[in-house]
Amino acid sequence: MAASYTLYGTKGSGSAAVEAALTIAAIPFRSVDAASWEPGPGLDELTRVNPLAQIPTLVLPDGTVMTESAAILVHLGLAHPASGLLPAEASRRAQVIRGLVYIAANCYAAIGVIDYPERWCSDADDATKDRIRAGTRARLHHLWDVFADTFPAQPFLGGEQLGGLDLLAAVVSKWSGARKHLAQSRPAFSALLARIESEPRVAAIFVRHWPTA
Ligand SMILES: N[C@@H](CCC(=O)N[C@@H](CS)C(=O)NCC(=O)O)C(=O)O
Repeated sequence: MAASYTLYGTKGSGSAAVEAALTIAAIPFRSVDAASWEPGPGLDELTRVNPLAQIPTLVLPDGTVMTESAAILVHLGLAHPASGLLPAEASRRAQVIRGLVYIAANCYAAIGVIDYPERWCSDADDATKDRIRAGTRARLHHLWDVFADTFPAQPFLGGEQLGGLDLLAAVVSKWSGARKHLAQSRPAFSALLARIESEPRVAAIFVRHWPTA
């Protein structure tokens, strides 16, 4: 059967969260290796659908282009309720949507500053870029501490079963020293992240994206 979803992404990137979500929902998809930092046909194809050339980008069977990790995970959860990507109960679902937007708006956005400080400061020399990176990294670690204090594991972030918020938290916390920081500052949350990425349905995906982690 031809896959009708197309996922643009690459190893070690945010596309891992969407790959895991599609897998949990048992949705077949075509994978295109693409990233703004990897010139080639994949990037050319990605840029045609997402002018920011950011990943994850997911093209739905009807051609609808989805960007923004949180929006993609909410959409998949709503379109495939049996997947458990979003909780069925309204208050829990509201908290999961809050958590997804929190990660995208705060943590993922900070990663974009750390990776590309020159986009956020005109005429930045190397010392200025280093200062932007250091400040943003400290802020990112604080943002994760607040996330850990705000969103309780029960035992997963959306309730009894692994869901979209777990996937985005486990992926976005892989970067910029967040895991090392959380192991010290929030050990219970750190243990939750380890539990998420070792959940049998997604464990192989995490190992493939982060083989040495
Ligand atoms: N707001 C987007 C951010 C996505 C993003 O920044 N992805 C990174 C890879 S993990 C990317 O493609 N960066 C390349 C670039 O911005 O040029 C989301 O939540 O999905």
